[in-house]
Amino acid sequence: MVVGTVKRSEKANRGVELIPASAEVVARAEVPLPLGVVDKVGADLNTRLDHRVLDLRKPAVRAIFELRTVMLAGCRDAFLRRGFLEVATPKLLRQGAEGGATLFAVDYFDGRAYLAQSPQLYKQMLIGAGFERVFEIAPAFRAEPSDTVRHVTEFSSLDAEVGFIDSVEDVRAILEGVVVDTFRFARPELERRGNAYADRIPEPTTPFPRVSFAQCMEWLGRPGSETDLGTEDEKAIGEHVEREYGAPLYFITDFPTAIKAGTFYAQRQDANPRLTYYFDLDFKGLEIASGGAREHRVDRLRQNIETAGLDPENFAGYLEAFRFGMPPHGGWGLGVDRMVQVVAGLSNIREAILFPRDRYRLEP
Ligand code: AMO
Repeated sequence: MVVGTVKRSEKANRGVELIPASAEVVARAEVPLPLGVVDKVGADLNTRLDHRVLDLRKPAVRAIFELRTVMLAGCRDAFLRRGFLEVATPKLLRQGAEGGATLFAVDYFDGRAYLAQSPQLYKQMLIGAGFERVFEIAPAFRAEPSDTVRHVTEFSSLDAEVGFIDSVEDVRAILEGVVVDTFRFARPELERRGNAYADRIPEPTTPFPRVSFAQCMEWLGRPGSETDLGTEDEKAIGEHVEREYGAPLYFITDFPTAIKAGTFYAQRQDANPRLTYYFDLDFKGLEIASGGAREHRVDRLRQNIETAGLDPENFAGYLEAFRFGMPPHGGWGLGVDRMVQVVAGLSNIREAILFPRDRYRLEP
């Protein structure tokens, strides 16, 4: 603990220096440190994450979490101004919503429960409760076996759901509005704080380009294909969009039903049931959000659940919300960590998370 006088200084990095009057050791640190906290030489990410508390002491690392704080404040502000309620839905569930392969099971007294992969069913149920516009920023859990730079097993999901939509276009318009307002909020706030990431905040204009899945497949040289997009596909699409539209953010629309078969809540297009009203929002070749219009008609929803190979009986609580009047609705889930990753230009999503979790890492 150092007490002294702060003086303006031309030479110092921050333009000020502290002239100490007294210094006191309040807690002694072991030496040597496992990770330098002032070194210019970078340690590899695994070493940094093994000693994350020391790593987080570096101002350049802390700046990422200031960026994250400010962007989340911007999102909340954008939602509040649009009349959304912030909700908290349960993370211990009897049923998954995003497919069995990525479910984490936990002992639950004499039975078993699952960690929520998303708040999907509950945000829809709240539309049935008449809340009309809800959002949630909360952890989501997925047993992702693959070790990639954009997947973790616990991520922060920014979910929204909107009732009484005319079409999925309403959902996309709100999402792009929230994203643009978040950036508009973040840039001056980061500048005020002297955070170097201020300059990286994009200034996109709306509407973002909307490119159909079918168009993307033509770009990729696989016209008519109905197989899902891989990492390399997403990158290639990002380059096409950059060339054609010069835009960092864009929607990929009208995903084929064949890809979304397990996504029982995704509404199939009335005029062409081979397609859904589902979309992704990508940022320079990386998916940061996906969403769409939901199936609100209970008979069709039951059918979709069966087609997905699931038993509607297991979704009784969810289906009840539809049996007594459910308006057309839609929404999205956006990966907060991925958004921070792409805005900050980080090569690995783990750098955007204080204490990341993946297949091989459960501590610190
Ligand atoms: P989806 O499964 O596409 O959609 O997830 C939404 C967004 O969450 C982020 N994400 C992840 N981030 C880090 N690690 C992971 N393992 C991971 N998995 C997903 C991505 C992705 O775009 N219920 C739907 C959303 C909806 O329809 O409202 C859903 O979960 O950024």
